[in-house]
Amino acid sequence: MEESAKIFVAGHRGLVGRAIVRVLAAQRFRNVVTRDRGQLDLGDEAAVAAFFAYEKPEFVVLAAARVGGIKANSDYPVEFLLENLRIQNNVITAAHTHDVRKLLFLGSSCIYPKCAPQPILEDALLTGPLEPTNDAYAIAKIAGIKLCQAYAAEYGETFISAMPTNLYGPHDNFDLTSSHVLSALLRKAHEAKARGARELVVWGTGQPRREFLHVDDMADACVFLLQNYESPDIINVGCGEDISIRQLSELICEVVGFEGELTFDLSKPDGTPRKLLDVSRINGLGWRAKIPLREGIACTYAWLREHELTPASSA
Ligand code: GFB
Repeated sequence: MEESAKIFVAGHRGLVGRAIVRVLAAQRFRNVVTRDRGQLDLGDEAAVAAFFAYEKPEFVVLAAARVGGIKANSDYPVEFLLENLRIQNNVITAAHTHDVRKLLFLGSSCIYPKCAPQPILEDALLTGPLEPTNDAYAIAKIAGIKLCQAYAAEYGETFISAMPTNLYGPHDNFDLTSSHVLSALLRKAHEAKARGARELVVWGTGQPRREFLHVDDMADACVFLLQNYESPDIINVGCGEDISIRQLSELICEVVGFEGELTFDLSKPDGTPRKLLDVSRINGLGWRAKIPLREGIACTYAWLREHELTPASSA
C-alpha cells in the first residue's frame, strides 16, 4: 500500500476508526478520506454509491457499525441487525462496483458460538448456536463476512475480514446504558469514588471471562493486515489472554483508587461465559499486541478524566 494510496476509513469517528486514522497518519499515509455522518449516511445506498463514484478510493476500512454492550444489544436487536446490514451491504457492494483494490471489514468475536472451545479458532464459525444477548449483531457481522467471501470467490475481490476481541481505549463510549464493560466500570468507579460511595455495582455474576485489546493495538493490526493479508479467510485479532469480570472490576478499582465493595447485580445477564480468541494466525504473520491491560486501562482513565465526567452523574 503506497503512502499516496487513497484510503477511505468508514466510521472514522468511532473508537476503532479514529485510532486507524491516527495510525495511518503516524505511518505517513497522506491520502486518507473520511466523511462525517452528516456528510454521508452509510445507510443510504445511493449516497454511498455516489461517494465512491466521486472519491474512487483504492483501499477501504469498514469500521462503521452500530455497536454496543450486552444491554444495548439485548434492547435493540432490530437496529443492530438492520443498520449494520445496510452499512455493510452499501459499502461492500460499492467497493466492488468502483474497483476498490482492497477492503478490510471489521467483524467481532461475538460471531462465534456461545460455547466454542477456547481459545476460539477462526474455524469455529457457524459450528454452534450463538449467544442470545447479541445474536442479531453477530448475524449481521456473519453476513458481512460472507458477502466479502462471496465477492472474493465470484469476482476475485481482495475483501478481507478481521475479528477483533473486546476493545477499549480513548474515545470509547462511556454511556452506562450502551457501553461495553470496561468503559462502563471505569466510569462507575470514577463516579463512585467522586461521591464517596461504599459500593460499585457490577452486572452479572462477575464469573464470565473476557479478552481486552487496546484500540491502538487493534488499529495497528488493521494497517498491518491491509499491507500483509490477502486471504478471504477470517482472522482473529486479540492479545491472547483473558480475565474474569470480577478480576477486571478489582483492577479498575485499583487504577481509579476506589476502595469500596463490589456488588454483583444478578438481574443483569452474564452473556457468553468466555470468548478468548486464538491469535496464532495473526501472530504467525508477524503481528502481536503490545499494550498491557493495566497500562491500557490507566491511559484510558487518564483520557476519561481529561475529557469528561462530572462526579454528579449516578453510577
Ligand atoms: O462488554 P459487555 O457489555 O458485552 O459485557 P459482551 C461483558 C460482561 O461484563 C457481561 C459484564 O458479563 C456483563 O454482564 N458487566 C459487568 C457489564 N458490569 C457491566 C456494566 O456496567 N456494563 C456492561 N456493558 N457490562 C459484547 C457484544 O458482548 O462483545 C458486542 O454485546 C460485541 O456486540 C462485543 O460483540 C465485542 O462482551 O458480553
